[in-house]
Amino acid sequence: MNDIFEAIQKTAIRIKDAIDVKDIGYSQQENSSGETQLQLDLQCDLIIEEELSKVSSVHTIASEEKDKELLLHNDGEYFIAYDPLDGSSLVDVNLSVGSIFGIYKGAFGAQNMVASCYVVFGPRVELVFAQDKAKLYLLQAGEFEFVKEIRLNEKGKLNAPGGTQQNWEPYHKEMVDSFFAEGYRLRYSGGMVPDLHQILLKGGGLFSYPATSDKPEGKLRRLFEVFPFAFVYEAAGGEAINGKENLMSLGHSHIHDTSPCFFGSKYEIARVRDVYSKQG
Ligand code: AFP
Repeated sequence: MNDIFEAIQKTAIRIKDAIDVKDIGYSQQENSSGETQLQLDLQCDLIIEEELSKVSSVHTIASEEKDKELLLHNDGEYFIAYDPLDGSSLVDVNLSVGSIFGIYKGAFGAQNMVASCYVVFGPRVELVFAQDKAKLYLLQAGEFEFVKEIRLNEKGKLNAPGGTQQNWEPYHKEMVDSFFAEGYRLRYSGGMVPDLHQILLKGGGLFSYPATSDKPEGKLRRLFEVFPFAFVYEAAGGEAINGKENLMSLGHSHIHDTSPCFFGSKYEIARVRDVYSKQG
């Protein structure tokens, strides 16, 4: 597992460089020497593929940017699903973005997850690696240094409601409003990584991406986004559900399957469970 953790750190340093120097965002754009530029998220995908290819314990990878899984080492035991640059459209407006990694043993699937990691590229580069605990690291002078263990409070103050309100179910809107009525503050950038990171570091709150009329299965992808963050939130003493069931108890039938999802501290998730358990 240490070799995987080290490889992820290398990808983070290379992705940070790519974000810093890239002619931002646009696919098929020509650079000053007339070469076609590779879109930033595809470039990040290749960086991760390259670094994980060097780790013999990695059996197979699956990327948010690839249609299919990619076998790397027949003798490896770990299966890694990653989103190379989540929220990549935010690079163009200079907001934080992130990479997410779910590390599975033997096969992809929530029940096989043994570790999870994400990197936030903001004013600083921070990395959270979770096994039994969720640990925060900060990139300083080219090295990731351990900062602290992350623990959520029982109750937080932030509310990050995802999806288009127009397409929310009325009971979902009522629930979101009930938190605001209780004094919760709105914090939503449109980047899952910084939004969930903020709730984790500020002690708690609720991030939701519900089923909506246009996306009945939610937007966020199980293997690359939902399960990895569910694992981190549970390791930090929080909870993660799809409304009724724990996210980590769900299956998947395709690597790109999505799910409605709610991540938070215990108080907020109890409310979500209560509201959603009354629906059909
Ligand atoms: P993009 O990668 O298309 O920018 O989407 C980012 C994302 O997958 C996730 O990071 C956000 O939490 C979520 O979408 C935001 O979606 P809404 O704009 O529908 O709330």
